[in-house]
Amino acid sequence: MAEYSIRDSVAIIQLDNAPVNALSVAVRTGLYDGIERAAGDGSVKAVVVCGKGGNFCAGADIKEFDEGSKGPWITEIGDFMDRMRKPVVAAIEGVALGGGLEVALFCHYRIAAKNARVGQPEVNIGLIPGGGGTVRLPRAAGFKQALEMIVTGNPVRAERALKMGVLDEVVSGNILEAGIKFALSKAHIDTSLACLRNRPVRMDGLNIDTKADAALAHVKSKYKGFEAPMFCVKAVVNAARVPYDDAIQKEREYFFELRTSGQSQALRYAFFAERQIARWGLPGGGDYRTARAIPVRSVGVVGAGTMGAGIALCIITSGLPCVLLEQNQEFLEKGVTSLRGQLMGTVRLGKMTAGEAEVCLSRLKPSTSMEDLKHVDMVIEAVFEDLKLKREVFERLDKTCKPETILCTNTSTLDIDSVATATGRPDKVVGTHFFAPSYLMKLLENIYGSRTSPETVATVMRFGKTIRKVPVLVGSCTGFVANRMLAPYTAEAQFCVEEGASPAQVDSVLMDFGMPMGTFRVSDLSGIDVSFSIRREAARKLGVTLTVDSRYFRGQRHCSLIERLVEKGRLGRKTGKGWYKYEGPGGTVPLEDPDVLEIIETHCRALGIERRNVGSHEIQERMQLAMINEGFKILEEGICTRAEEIDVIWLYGFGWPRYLGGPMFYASKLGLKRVFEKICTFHKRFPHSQHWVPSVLLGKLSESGLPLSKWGEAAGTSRL
Ligand code: 3H9
Repeated sequence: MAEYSIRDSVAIIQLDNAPVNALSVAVRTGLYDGIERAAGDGSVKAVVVCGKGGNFCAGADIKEFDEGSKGPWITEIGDFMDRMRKPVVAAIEGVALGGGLEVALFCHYRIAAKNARVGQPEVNIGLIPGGGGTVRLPRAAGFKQALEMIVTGNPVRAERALKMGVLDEVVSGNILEAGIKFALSKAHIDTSLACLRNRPVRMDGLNIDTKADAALAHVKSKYKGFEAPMFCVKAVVNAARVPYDDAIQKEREYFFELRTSGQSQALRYAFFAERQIARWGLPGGGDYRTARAIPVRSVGVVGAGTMGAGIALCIITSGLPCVLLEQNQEFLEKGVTSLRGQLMGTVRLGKMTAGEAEVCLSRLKPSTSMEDLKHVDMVIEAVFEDLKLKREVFERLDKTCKPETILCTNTSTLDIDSVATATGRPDKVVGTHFFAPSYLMKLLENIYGSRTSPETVATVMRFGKTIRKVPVLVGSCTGFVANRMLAPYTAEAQFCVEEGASPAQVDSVLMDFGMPMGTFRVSDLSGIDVSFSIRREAARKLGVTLTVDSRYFRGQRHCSLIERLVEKGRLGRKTGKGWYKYEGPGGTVPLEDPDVLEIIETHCRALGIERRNVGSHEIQERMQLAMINEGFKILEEGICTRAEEIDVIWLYGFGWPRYLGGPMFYASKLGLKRVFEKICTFHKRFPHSQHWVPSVLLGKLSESGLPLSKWGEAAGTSRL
């Protein structure tokens, strides 16, 4: 809704829809009614539009998008304002985003508080601005700057918006008072002079034809497969070419076309999924509503390897002091050098000044003495992935740190309880799985053990946000969620190669789908010896030796191509050859290598594997469905609370294309029945792969016809 009041002959229309004054039907109707009322009231000289609760408006109410459009559209409200003789002033604080900025652009004037941010982020949910933004912003900010804001979706701060011409004034103090004063000062000026409709698009000397072609080409290559940026360019270009009303009409057509597209639905899902993951709950009770996070004012990181140094960097750049601990001076210096190198990289990229980097470094305390961890509030252990070693470290930490200190283990495979039992405080032990490179990757998989307390979980979830990660809470199981799902995905990739595909073919299928990298390129990047050691260690624990001739491992199909590559010293990029060849050790450009194809052929001949043509569709289906099946098993086992958690893990951990929502969302769009039937077919075809045993939950959903969002009903469980 919108509240209407009058002060000093100025009508005040305050948008009111907590928490961000999204433009629901009620808000749009309230705004329209308020404007109409002010226009007809002889005692009103001017109008101020503002927002309640610290924000102007975050745009259309995204939740209403699936319901179709009701109530007045923003451009109808805008057309009315365009005809008004009384000046309308937008008084902006907090954010004016999307439809919020469009409302402001329909006002005759815009003033903003210093803290304000304005932007057109519609592209992030697969849309273009649909309330006049593509037509009016280029008239205020100029073609080039408007195009950049609309295509990237990045908001700009008030001072920059002022320079761009989006705002008329930036003010300090009470925004409403400033708005009233500003409105009265414009009461005698002809409003048509301030109306953006009456201005041409500012081209600032640019030629629209050359600019349009260049912008389209740029967007096509940068946002491969993502359709909204292309429509953003088309709409802004159109606005520069045709009369105002025609441009508005075209914008609206594009907007509605995109709104019903699969990509926008997926992006809207991803927007809410990211917010849902903060609503965690533990199976034994305790959740985000009741648990209180313990304040974390200082952190220790044990282990200054690449991972530990990256984690320490996340901590110091977020403003917290950090003790970085290593067992000896040599390793410590190496770690600090690696941290410094990464920090300087951000300076070179212009993301930080040299001065700011120095301030960050002043928060770092490199140390070789465990005693320095005595008073920290949290410790993140990032030593080698070895249970015995981790237990030793935890035993020492337990003895050294104050009793309240939370102890986190950065592990991608180990059971949290087996680490926690090395301490006398298992309630304060939790897993924090960072992804490599730990400074850059946004995902943080937080893993609770059977005795982790709700307060400990609340603390690591909040800490994740503090260090600007996307924290997702999951239960403990082999590989947790990310790596557990990755295992069948990469296994199927290797099986496809054994059966006849090439690594490059598999990778291009994945990249055509929208993944940033194919699985074999990733393997070369992280080092083939890493997977090799994990597999060898797993086999050793089971008392089995893996050889290049192992086709089956404990009755399960197994591909030993990794062992063959390691045997030949092909460890990936670092040795200049792996699944691909590179220009040299440390090279980055993968080239298909006939030697690898020869290794594969020889391997298949030795094991009697007949090679055939494996089609792209089959590769994609096998890799994705095997991993999706695992996702449903994770849900049915209660490792996750909701499918959104799995999807966010894939968005941030593996770069699943956001405009496809995430694997679980993708499965629901393919149709759960169809997905289940396909998995059953693969199970029959590949009986020696556990990952093809169909998920019971998926079977139930397929049978009942319930949607993914109702999976709890099908499983008969709900934690929140
Ligand atoms: C548009 O405007 C189209 C127009 O061009 C044409 C048609 C008019 N709708 O993020 P937070 C909720 S398209 C509904 O946690 P923050 C959000 O779900 C729109 N709900 O806080 C959350 O709810 P809950 C273009 C919304 O401080 C709560 O508000 N606009 C909307 O970190 C708090 O959000 C955008 O794309 C919305 N528009 O960040 C802006 N916005 O508590 C999208 C937020 O139940 N929004 N909510 O989980 C944002 O970027 C951030 O939410 C914002 C606040 C910066 C505003």
